[in-house]
Amino acid sequence: MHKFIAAAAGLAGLLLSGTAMAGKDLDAIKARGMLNCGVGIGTAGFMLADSQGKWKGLSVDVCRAVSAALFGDAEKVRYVPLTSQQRFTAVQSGEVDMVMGNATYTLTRDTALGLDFTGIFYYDGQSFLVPKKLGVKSAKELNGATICVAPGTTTELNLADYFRANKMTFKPVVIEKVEEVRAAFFAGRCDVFTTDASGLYSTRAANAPNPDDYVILPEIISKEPLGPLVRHGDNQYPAIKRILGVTPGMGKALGVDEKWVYNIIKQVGNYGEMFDRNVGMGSPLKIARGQNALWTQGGLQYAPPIR
Ligand SMILES: N[C@@H](CCC(=O)N[C@@H](CS)C(=O)NCC(=O)O)C(=O)O
Repeated sequence: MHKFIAAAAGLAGLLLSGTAMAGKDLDAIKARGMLNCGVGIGTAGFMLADSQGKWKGLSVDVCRAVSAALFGDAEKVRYVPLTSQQRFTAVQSGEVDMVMGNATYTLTRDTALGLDFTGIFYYDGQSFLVPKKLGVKSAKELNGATICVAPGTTTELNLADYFRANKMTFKPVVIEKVEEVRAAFFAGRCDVFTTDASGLYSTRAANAPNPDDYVILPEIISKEPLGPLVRHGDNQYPAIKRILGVTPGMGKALGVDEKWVYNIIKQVGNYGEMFDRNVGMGSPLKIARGQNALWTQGGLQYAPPIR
């Protein structure tokens, strides 16, 4: 149990250590008493406001974990819904302190845009959602298809690459707001909806008129490591000495309370718990842990050494 929490806390450390907004950013957030967290428009399991306006999901839980570490209270978060095209400028301009918008960690985003990815909270990849009645079994059968896709995404670029590489053509239907992309797809304006597989699972489980009428094709055509996004240039990369605040020093290095990991685990839970209740077997999405299992279980998730 102790080892399990240590691993989970390590992951919390990975998310926060890079996210450590020490210096003027951290001071401003602390003075404000509130974390401004950019999220998507609405994707069940990851980030969705319920009927009371309360945001829930795995991405939301990362915002909550950062809030728990900063303020000792997971609820000190203002959620700012952003489209894919808005998310980078929102963090560059300071409108939000961080973005948890299922953004893929890419080289140019991490360099030319003046942003930093702090780690990878979900290993994803792009796939295709199609109505079962089309009888399509493989992405290789999509020649000539009309495909709904959101602009300003890696999705758009991978789509063009994949069709070119397989000598196929397609007609893109490019729509910025995810709920409008889904509406277009379910109304039959496109044969195919493409985004990260996580988004397809969510769309099928939560938005399809009847989930059984849709299939996710077996091809995963890209690597989409999704991570929290912060501004570059005001980060502090701490020399963390001890975990769980037992020995003082780690919280100080991050500029937060020594009980930061305790607060995260108590109020939000460890990564396995967050995954399970939001998108895993304890949720309607039922996504397998797969690559998101801890490395000790054959997955890719592990935190940089906390020392
Ligand atoms: N991971 C890809 C695509 C991510 C993305 O933003 N996709 C949109 C279009 S489907 C989305 O999932 N939005 C979810 C939301 O707004 O709730 C990227 O970083 O470019």
